Amino acid sequence: MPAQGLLVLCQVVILALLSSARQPPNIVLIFADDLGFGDLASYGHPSSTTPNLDKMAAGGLRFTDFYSSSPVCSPSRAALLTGRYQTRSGVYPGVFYPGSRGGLPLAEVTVAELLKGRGYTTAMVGKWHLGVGPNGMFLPTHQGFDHYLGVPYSHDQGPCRNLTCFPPSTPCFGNCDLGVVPVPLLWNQTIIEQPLSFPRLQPRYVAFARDFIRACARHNQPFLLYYASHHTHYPQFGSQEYVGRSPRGPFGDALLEFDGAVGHILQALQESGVENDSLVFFTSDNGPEMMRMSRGGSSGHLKCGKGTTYEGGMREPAVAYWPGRIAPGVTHELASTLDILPTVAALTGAPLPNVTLDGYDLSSLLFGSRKSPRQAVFYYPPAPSQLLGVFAVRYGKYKAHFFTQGAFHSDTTPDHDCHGTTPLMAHEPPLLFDLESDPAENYNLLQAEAVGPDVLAVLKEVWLQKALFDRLMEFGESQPGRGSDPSLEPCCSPRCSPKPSCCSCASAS
Ligand code: CSN
Ligand code: MG
Repeated sequence: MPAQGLLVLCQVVILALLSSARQPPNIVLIFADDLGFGDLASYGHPSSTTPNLDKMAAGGLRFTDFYSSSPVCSPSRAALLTGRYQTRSGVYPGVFYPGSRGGLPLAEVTVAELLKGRGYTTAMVGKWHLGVGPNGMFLPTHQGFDHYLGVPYSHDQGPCRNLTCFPPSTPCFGNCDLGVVPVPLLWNQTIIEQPLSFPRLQPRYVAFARDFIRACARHNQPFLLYYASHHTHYPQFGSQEYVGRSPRGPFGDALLEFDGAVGHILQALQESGVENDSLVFFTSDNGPEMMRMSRGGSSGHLKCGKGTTYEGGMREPAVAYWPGRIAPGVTHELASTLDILPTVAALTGAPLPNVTLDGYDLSSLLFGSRKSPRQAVFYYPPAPSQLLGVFAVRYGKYKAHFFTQGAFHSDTTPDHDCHGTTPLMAHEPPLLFDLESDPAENYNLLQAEAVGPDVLAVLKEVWLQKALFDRLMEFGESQPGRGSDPSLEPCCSPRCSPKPSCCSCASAS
């Protein structure tokens, strides 16, 4: 064998030995709520204060073209945890409610279940929003999480109460949902406080996350931590440490507190000596809720926000952070929350579940060639249908809208295309944008004076992509469509009648 070949062989053997000796990495998923593309200082916001997320962005791989699978919450979370479109798992239309009969089907394989199979310890903190159901049958502890501390749905899905401690009389911005039970705090499947105290919420979450990280590290036990914050969803809240501390007002304070949680998590990893053995991935579930005006988030220069299939509804800030393994930088490659499960499977050697997956292994993008295997992104509205299929397709730098529709969640800015009163419109031919030269989706290429043959070729390709995607998509039975039953709403006093007024108990912790 020539010397050169021998050298290469030796290197391969050494690398293989090193990688087999290395423990599989800990996985930390940090998920923000209704946080837009333009909300972080590191994504250009002029008055946000986000030092810890910015530190992650500077020290990790920051994405400019990262997408969630839905412009609303429950479907986006289902896709994050399963690597499959919400249409397959049945998490459509819309979102779950406190008394929803349905939930993420137990047959779906979550990233937590995947990692349990590899000997990981798993914990979730925060907003679940994938169903509660009879006897809590859809809670995280039934979907692969060993431990859970959190609120199983949005914190506006109950009456607005106990939001801020300073100043104590800060009024709610709106009423949230009246006529349902007060928002509960769960530990595994037990309600430990109802209504919960929001000023105390994040300090509790952080303590739980820190204790979990420390305990796992001490036992040399690989772990998954899924931290799903309620910040920066409406109504904003904050603890004494953060309220009034941001130049951006109540949204900025909530964001600052969320950023503080990120700092505590990174610090716990570092102090436990596992920072270099942990992949931390941060992103958000859907775009900003512009109907809350300056108390909603910002999609930056992107069009519209939550509830729409414009860029502002689904393009999200995202960072992959792993000191020593992921070289710092910025990527413009396409990626999605759908890609997290296949990537985590590849990193940990977990076998992929034997179901149709919609994500790609991003290992080459994170550690190697810096190229993404993903060529296309498909945009479903909050209420997908088999009849219409996907509303839009991104293929490379191009995006075609076959259908557009406004959303009340994206009301109040001067752009009427975003508003809830703007009806469903079909576009044949589609609206076609070049998202590299025109990320704001302002200039339809097909309205240009001269449409070149290259644009016609793109048109053909996106049409083909849509037709193929829609034909292969299999819709699962709608879970939110199973409706709600008030008797299923979580209640701290089991024989309480009539609900919801008697579901109010002092803290048990
Ligand atoms: S979401 O926000 O859960 O972050 O998507 O809190 O779409 O009808 C969305 N919705 C309550 C919400 C209702 C939410 C809806
Ligand atoms: Mg959300």
